[in-house]
Amino acid sequence: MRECTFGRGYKSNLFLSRKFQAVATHRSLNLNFPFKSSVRKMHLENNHKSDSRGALIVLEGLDRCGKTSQSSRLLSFLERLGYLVESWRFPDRNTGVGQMISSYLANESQLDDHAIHLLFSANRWEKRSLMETRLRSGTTLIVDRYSYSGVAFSSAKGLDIEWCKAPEMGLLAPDLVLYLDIPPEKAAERGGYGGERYEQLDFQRKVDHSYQLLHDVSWKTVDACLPIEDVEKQLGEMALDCVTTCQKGKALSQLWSS
Ligand code: NYM
Ligand code: MG
Repeated sequence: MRECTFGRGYKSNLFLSRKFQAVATHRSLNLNFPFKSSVRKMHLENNHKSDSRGALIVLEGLDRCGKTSQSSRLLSFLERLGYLVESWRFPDRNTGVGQMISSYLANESQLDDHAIHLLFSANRWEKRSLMETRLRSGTTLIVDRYSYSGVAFSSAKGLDIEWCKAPEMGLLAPDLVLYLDIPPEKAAERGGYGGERYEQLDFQRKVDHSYQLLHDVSWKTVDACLPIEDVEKQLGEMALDCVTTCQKGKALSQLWSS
């Protein structure tokens, strides 16, 4: 079902993904864009409607599924259309909490499984209000990993899934989760894993299983084994649909709060 036929484009995008570290990169509108001022005006006018806002779009998947390079392609696509877009990622390794996480992932420190889970969650909480401000100001956020990674990776270690979800409750719910689906074996073939914790086939199989338990209505699954341009096109269409819906007006909601 999930046969893989990815090609030569992947290696160069791996390079991109390494450069794309732990930052909320703000990329302003392209100055050469011919309709810049009219598009800007359109966004401002739309913002007068109370619920008009940017979209919260999350990319999820196993390590090496291509999320990071697809995030950057999606950013460029939406920017070319004149939308205000920012690229975010979790963990955000720039904060104090993020540095603790980074050293844990690099196997430079040891932490109890529960403790690291809570640090990943805290790393999202420390960005929550900024995230809301950006969305309300009309900026779409493309987020490389979010709470689903938190729950999938920690519950793959054997932690109770409901316990894992609890600290995520009340964070902003994504408008769209783009799940890049790849069999763990195929992901492992993609240039091999780096030295980070979790980058092992056996463990990724467990993460794959945990992710399957997390699908909800906001999820759209894309076959990450398709050629990179095909994945890009599918993600672009889905994201654009979501961005226009949020622009027309959609209330923000909270994650896993019943
Ligand atoms: N990870 C990421 C978690 O275990 N919990 C989380 O909440 C998040 C956001 O960190 N293997 C794991 C998944 C990855 C690792 O992320 C680093 P990346 O996107 O590979 O840099
Ligand atoms: Mg990784």
